[in-house]
Amino acid sequence: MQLYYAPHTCALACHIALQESGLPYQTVRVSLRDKKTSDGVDFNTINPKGYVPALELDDGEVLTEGPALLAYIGELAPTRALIPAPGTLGNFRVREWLVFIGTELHKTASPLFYPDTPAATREKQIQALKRRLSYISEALAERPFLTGEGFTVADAYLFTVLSWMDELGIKLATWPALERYYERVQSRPAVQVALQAQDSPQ
Ligand SMILES: N[C@@H](CCC(=O)N[C@@H](CS)C(=O)NCC(=O)O)C(=O)O
Repeated sequence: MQLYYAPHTCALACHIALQESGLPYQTVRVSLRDKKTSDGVDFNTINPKGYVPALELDDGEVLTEGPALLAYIGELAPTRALIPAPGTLGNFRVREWLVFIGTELHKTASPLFYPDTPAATREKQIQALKRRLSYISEALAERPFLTGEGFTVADAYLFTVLSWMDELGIKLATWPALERYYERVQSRPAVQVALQAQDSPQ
């Protein structure tokens, strides 16, 4: 498998999941500015939507949409318990978080990275993010990971989105349970590997 990624984006979640899965994979860096891979391929020919992440499977199929990739990777490595078995309620609990993180956190944060987002919209988005983070913090006060005692692909995604908060001026220290969670996930060896890889030249 080959993961197309750009540093400091939502693709980090998939890199973490791949590293946690123990499955063989490679990464290909994409420049989002000119939509070219590091080896000069037009990225739009790989993902016509033009964004990362994209996962090229060994048979050449390309899968896109981060939450789908995360569930896919998790289910490919059942012994790593990154998502409960397909069809179980536990599996849908992880998917429930994936959708929540994607729609209520990730896409609420996205406009804050655009310099032309008006100040009033910016403020609205920040307040919405803070409400969501308070909700998550309450959940994490009762358990170490989003769905219970074990790390899942939903945690890979939440960690990734939380890693943007400082740059957006949102301090995780406001929610001590969330800050402790962030440090807990960050200390995982697989997370360290993925974090270091995104900053190393390719
Ligand atoms: N719906 C997509 C959104 C992916 C997305 O927002 N990717 C961003 C990075 S976090 C990106 O590549 N943006 C560049 C662009 O849209 O041109 C998913 O969940 O995978």
